[in-house]
Amino acid sequence: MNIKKSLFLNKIIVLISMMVLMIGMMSGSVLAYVTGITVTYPSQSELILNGDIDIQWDITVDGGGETQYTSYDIAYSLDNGINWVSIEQGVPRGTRNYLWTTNSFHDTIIAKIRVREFSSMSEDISDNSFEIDNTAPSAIDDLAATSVPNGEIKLEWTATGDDDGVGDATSYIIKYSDLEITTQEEFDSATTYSQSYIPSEVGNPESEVLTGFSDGNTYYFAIKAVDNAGNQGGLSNSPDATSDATLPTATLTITPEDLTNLDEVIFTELCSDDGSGLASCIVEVNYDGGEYVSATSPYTLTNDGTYNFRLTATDNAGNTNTSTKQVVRDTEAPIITIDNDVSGTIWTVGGSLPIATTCTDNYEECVEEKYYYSDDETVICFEIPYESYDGTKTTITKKYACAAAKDEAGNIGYSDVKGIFRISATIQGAITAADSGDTINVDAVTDTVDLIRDETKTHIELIAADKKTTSIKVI
Ligand SMILES: [Ca+2]
Ligand SMILES: [Ca+2]
Ligand SMILES: [Ca+2]
Ligand SMILES: [Ca+2]
Repeated sequence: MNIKKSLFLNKIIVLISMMVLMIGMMSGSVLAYVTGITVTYPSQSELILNGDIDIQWDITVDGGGETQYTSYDIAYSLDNGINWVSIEQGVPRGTRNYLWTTNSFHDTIIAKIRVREFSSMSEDISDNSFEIDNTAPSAIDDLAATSVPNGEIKLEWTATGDDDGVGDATSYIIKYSDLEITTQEEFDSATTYSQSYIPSEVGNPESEVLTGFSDGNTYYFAIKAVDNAGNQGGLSNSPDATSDATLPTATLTITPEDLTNLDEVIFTELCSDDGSGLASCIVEVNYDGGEYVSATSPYTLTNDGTYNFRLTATDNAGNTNTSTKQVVRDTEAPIITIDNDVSGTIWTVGGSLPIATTCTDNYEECVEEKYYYSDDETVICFEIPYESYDGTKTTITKKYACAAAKDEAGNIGYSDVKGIFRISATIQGAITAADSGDTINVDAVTDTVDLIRDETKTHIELIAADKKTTSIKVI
């Protein structure tokens, strides 16, 4: 091959190459179309949407980008991509989002979105289904507010649903105000009660106790249920309640109190309340730690033992206050014994008795001990009580000793008659026949002497039976 022929062939090759390149360049304008679409929203899992949904997508292109033929068709499917319903066709090139108004869906809808490019038929479907919910829970119309103890307020209502009365709501908005809440504006301006109550199943009763109120203030309440899409239900009714943290007063008085040997007590109960007002004022009693039972005055004490009386005042909010009294019924006398043998001893009146005793009682202390004299050891002590000893009937040369004691309930017990002793007295006070301070040997006093006891002076005076002093003989 000569050189000219060779150059010609080269020129042909270059020409063909240029033609191929030109064809390639021309065909390149045809190849520069959308090669891929990615639906970016809504595509995520567990989306629950309402109102206007901003559908968004990205594209990948081959060559110079979208062509003059590019446009997008948007559709949704309710059966996971089997059938498609057009939302919008011919969305122009350059567009990457579309605002889809879903308000026409009044039931909860599970959907997927598809975006398709018109000329290349590239398309993408959202990765996950999403929920469209434009139906709010129905309004709660049975909200009730009641005052409960400690200034708290209980709200009760019936749970409503996700979509009117279907499904379960997701949360509540609770508001309170000094004024009734009857409009959306009043609801918006009322104070929000901070809570995270989880709604019960639709139709179930709800009950919550709210705290943090000022004692004595009246509050109005309103509630809305909110569904999982954030749709707020209608406004509820607006009941009111008054906070009551003030305990009622309770005052129980009882007669006799503490200890008695009677078989009946009388009591009075006084109750009052500031705030919600008094609901009840009840007296109960238990016997020796048993169950409390209701009691009315006068109340019969059937047995010896401990009776606990309890007055309970309850206000209308349920605050309670109590007043208690204890009464011990004791009809058993104390047991007193003379421990020493007083035979032959001489008691100097005004001095201490030579009698040693022991006294015990079933419930309490022996509060009062007295000493008695008996003329006859066969006569029991209490038949001749010391205070009423009649000296005109007998001489007082010898006496038998006995003792008596009283318990706090007033029961008196007597010892056995024991021992013989003599009395020696110091003349004091009104005894003028003898010199004051003289000692009388009682053995020698004639039977005209009366022996009485002066409780206040803690001594014994000897006075003539005729109430004069001339017959007293002092030795
Ligand atoms: Ca709903
Ligand atoms: Ca829902
Ligand atoms: Ca109260
Ligand atoms: Ca007793």
